[in-house]
Amino acid sequence: MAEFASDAPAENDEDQLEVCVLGLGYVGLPTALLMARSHGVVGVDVDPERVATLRDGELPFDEPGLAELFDEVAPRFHVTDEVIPADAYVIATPTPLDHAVGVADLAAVRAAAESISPHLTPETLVVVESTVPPGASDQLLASVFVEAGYEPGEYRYAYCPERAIPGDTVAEMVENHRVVGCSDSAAADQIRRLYDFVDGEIHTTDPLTAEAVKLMENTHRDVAIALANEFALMAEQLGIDVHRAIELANEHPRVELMNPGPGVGGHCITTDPKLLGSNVSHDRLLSVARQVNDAMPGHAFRRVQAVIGNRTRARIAVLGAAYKGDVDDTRETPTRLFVQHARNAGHEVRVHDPYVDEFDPTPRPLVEAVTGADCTVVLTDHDAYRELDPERLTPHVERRVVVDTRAVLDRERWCNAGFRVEVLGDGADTDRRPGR
Ligand code: SAJ
Repeated sequence: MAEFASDAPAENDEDQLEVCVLGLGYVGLPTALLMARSHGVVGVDVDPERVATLRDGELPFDEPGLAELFDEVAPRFHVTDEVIPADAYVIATPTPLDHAVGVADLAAVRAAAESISPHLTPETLVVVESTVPPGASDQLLASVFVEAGYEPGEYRYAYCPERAIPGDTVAEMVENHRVVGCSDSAAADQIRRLYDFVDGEIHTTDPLTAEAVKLMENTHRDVAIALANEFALMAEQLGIDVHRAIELANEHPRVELMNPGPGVGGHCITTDPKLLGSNVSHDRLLSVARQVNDAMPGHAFRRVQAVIGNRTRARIAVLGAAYKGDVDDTRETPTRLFVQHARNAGHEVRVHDPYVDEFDPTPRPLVEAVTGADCTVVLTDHDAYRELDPERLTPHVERRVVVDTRAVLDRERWCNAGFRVEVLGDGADTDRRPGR
């Protein structure tokens, strides 16, 4: 167990565990680093490039506070490509969803469990952090460990999903309450030791309930955003401004409407309702909400097409590739579908994003992205766009027309700079009112 050797031991050595975290992505890496505040942690990843990056002291992605944490725990955090003996294993591998059929691919979780199997003892704790369909962690671990010669009940496990919001992952991993499904009370005790970095409460339950709770949380958000998007579409037809209407409705003490936009992106909210509905027959509302949100990039494109008119081969400047504001993450971003719609219609798309380097099309500096644009469209609510000075665009665009799908621009400022400003969900100043 030389890999766990610590030159900066935790305050109380008795409580220090030797931990192996499998999967060093958006969830696994911050989790591993937070655990390394008190425990000896070895992080394992199947991607040699990621292992090399981390060994070189570099982070593969950015999150507030992550770099400082990486420096702080360096003496107690090591990275390898091989699973080694440990007191606790944390599986944080991806569970990609085949969106066409709505089935999750659990191969990486299975492979991780198989690699733990030779090191399992009755005292070892196996934690699944990866989001899985209800019942999957129990079934999957049983199929792997029983095949390896263990009896059910002979191994301890827990399902412990994160609840942290990308963009504030480290702080939320510390502050948020956790709901953890535990195989028995010994597993629950070990979870409290392992997750001693959590300031929030740790609520324990059975694994199946914890799996469902995680999926219900994200499904709630998806359905709530779908309602806001549906209201935006209605507002455009009614001739009202949905943003003002939401603001006023939220004055009610028991109403908390969310914000409409060009669609829902990110790995979790686009996936979790499908995982929740995967083995049950009552998922009608969930499916409709997904359809509403999936249709929004197309609607955003139609708003752009309406201002472009019948111009063919127009140039569209897209502001924002990331799936939401102030992150560099483009997983399931609505921008991808928007670009597809625009290209299908024969238009040229140029993209700008202050955080994203790799995307199709490759992001360009702002001036280059807007040069010759027949229409500019804001698809991501980056703070940089809220503060954007329209005069930076005026010398370069072909036409002063902007479609704001996030309602982030300072409308008055843009209008004063000579821009026609169209806002998704705002039917108040358009010709879309019935009877007009
Ligand atoms: N969005 C809207 N309108 C809104 C809020 C969000 O259109 O009012 C869009 C965003 O632009 C984005 C998408 O929804 O495209 C999702 O963003 P998000 O900030 O709502 O959520 P995620 O996917 O970044 O993180 C969610 C969080 N879940 C909940 O808040 C219930 C986070 O706490 C989870 O840990 C995370 O999923 C996860 O990993 O499961």
